Amino acid sequence: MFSTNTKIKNNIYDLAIFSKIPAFPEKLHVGRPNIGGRENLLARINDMLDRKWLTNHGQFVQEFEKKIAEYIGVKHCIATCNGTIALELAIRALGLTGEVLVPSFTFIATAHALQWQEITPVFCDIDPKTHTIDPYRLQQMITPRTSGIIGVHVWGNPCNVEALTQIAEQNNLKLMFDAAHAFGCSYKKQMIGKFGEAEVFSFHATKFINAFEGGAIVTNNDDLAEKIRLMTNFGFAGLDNVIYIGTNGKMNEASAAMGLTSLESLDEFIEVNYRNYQCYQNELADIVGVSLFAYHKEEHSNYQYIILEINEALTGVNRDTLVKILEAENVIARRYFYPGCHRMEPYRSYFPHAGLLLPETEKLTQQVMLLPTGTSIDGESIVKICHMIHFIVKNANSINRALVKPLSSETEQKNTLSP
Ligand code: T4K
Repeated sequence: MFSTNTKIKNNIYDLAIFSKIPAFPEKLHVGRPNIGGRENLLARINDMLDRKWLTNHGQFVQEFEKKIAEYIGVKHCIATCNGTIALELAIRALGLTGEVLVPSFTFIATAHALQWQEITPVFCDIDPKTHTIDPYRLQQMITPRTSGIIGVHVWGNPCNVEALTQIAEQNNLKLMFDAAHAFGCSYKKQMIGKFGEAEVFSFHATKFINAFEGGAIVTNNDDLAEKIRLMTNFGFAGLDNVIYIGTNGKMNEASAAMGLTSLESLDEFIEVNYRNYQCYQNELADIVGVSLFAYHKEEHSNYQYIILEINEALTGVNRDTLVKILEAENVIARRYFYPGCHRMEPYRSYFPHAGLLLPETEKLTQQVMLLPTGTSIDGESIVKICHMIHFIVKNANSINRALVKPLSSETEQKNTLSP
């Protein structure tokens, strides 16, 4: 399966973790930005400078919002300076209070956007198959203080929208979605962005469509959209007239220029991500204990994350060791979302025993790792990474033994001397 020129380690002491040369001269990151049409971006930046209109809902932001709304098939899109502020705005505009049910298996921004407004995130466990909030468990966690639910379409994989919608309706709760990962993805053939009261995207540099920093709230609710738009601009309803408490959540024109340029390459980025995903799938297929998270074949996906679950009982090597070995080779795998929001401050102090109700989250945060993808990596590098994972798993026992051995005096000296 592997071409011979990608076979880079002959024995375990060739691994960089044992002070040998890394397999890659430069670091390969998860989240390397896709740049797209540089000339188009620069032309837009020049245009923006010529027009001397840099922010405050300028021409590019308006165009960006229109394109996003059209692409999804939703009435309103409000572009923001990032996804976190977009979450905060949507939460506030929806009037969420008290407690809101969220998964702990998400980026910390989902929880912080609530706590920042003194709303308590109540962490609910996930379905281990989808990595998204488990509607069955969620139902059991509703209390009189619960005002809403934030589902997170983790990896762009949709939540069980139907079940969540039903639960929200039956219990008179507001439902919104953190769709930070899910631009370009669908649920039952409908584009994500159309569900709940509102959905929130992130266009951070590490997302497959980026606006340097950026976010957006999409909704079909006219009143909500109007409120959010006002709140994004300090609550101004025309000059000298403020009608809400608002913030500065505006996207600037340079970000929108990048966002528009990025959108022009959307199909190409997805194609590259898909090709990378297929390559990982082929190359990792026969490693027992290493499973690649599978995207729904029948849905639209952006394939922007390559997610592995490592079953130590089968591989003989645990996720953290694998991450360390790869890191030494300059493959910077990431442990999203380790250790889970409930194990981060302030939540671990507020709810020290939250983990007892989150068995699947606890398990998954120990097993998941992400690998580099996107336009910055080529097929040959992917094959090389997979070959290394193969090699590590095949030699797990000897590697584990060698890693616990005291360092030789030569290595010890090298490590002491290195900066
Ligand atoms: N909800 C969810 C579910 C989210 O995942 C996120 C963000 C949000 C809400 C909030 O949206 P934003 O407010 O961010 O718009 C990264 C991103 O910063 C974050 O946007 C993302 N999710 C999260 C999953 O990943 P970090 O701290 O792990 O990675 P970071 O930003 O250090 O970047 C990762 C790697 O990418 C770097 O080591 C190097 C490379 N990189 C990064 C940047 C920024 C580059 O090569 N060039 C770059 O410009 O959070």
